Amino acid sequence: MEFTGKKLYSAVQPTNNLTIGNYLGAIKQWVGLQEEYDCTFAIANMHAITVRQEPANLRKKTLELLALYIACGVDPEKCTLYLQSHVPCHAELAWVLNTFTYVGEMERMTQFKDKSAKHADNINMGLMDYPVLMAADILLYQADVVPVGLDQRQHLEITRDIAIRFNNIYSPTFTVPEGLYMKVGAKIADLSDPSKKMSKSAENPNGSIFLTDDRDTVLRKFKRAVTDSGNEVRFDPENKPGVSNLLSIYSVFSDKSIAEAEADFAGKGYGDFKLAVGEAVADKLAPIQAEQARLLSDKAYLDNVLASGAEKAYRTAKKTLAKVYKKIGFYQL
Ligand code: ATP
Ligand code: LTN
Repeated sequence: MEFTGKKLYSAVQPTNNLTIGNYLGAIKQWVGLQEEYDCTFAIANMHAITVRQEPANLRKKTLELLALYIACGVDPEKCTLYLQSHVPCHAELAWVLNTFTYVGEMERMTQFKDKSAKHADNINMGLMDYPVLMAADILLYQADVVPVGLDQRQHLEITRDIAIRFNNIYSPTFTVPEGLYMKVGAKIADLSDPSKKMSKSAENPNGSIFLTDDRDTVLRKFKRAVTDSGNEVRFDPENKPGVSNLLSIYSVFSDKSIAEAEADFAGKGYGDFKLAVGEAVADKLAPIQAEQARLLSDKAYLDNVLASGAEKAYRTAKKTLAKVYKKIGFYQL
């Protein structure tokens, strides 16, 4: 892969423990993409507070996520790695973009509707404004591409709409970003209910494989995974959603194509299949967990990564914000 110089931006919220869905839908792709793009990766703690967080836990999860990024192979020497709240431009641009976004558009967002139902006691303005803050993240860095899981597609579409709207009213200001969705792994389903996405905030922890799960837990959860009434290991998301989900997981964790994965289990039963998927996942997670633990014991190093990341990110972000302030008529000294 050759370095293109194009800009790439993505982020994950430091909430709960990450699942293999987050890993496959987001972080795993980032590692390969850093060779090709000028990458900026954030820890989206400002998004995280749209759902109530316990302060000490939010702090802890922030460093854990940073260590995880690095343990997965995201290289702070190659890309910009920073904490969203360290760069004030996010909140500032979000405010401006709010005035280019309609209430009706935000009310229609699937994630807003889902999260409102889930947190009916706390449907705060931030939850509704979440996509605008995300648009601000992406547009500040003039990102050409944004690798995310398919559940974020709607947020990316609204980001594009807002950028185009602003560019049309004033003059070209923002790069209109493209979403980058992986073919396999962009939508990992819950192991106990393949009609739902695997989520780090799911009620039933047996449906999600967390990156912190030890080998026994991983094997046990896969053993319990829902398959279907047949006995053939075949990729058919329509009729065999459970088996197909497991095949997707196996395929990405063992770096094989779906066809190769199917061939591995020709003539084998679901029991052998689920054990093999569990082993492939546990084998990959073990070294990541060890490296994350090592990094977490070196807080000075992690703080250093965040400090230089924030400085680099701020330098880029403030240029875009200055351009926006000028165009909309904010008086400058
Ligand atoms: P929550 O359940 O707390 O809302 P989440 O599991 O959806 O969180 P996010 O922080 O919202 O996690 O997402 C981080 C990244 O992981 C995003 O790019 C998202 O698209 C991706 N992602 C999340 N769940 C999955 C999944 N099941 N399959 C593939 N990608 C996923
Ligand atoms: N909403 C995203 C996290 C996120 C993000 C971003 C992703 C916040 N800002 C900018 C890509 C670009 C999610 O994954 N839930």
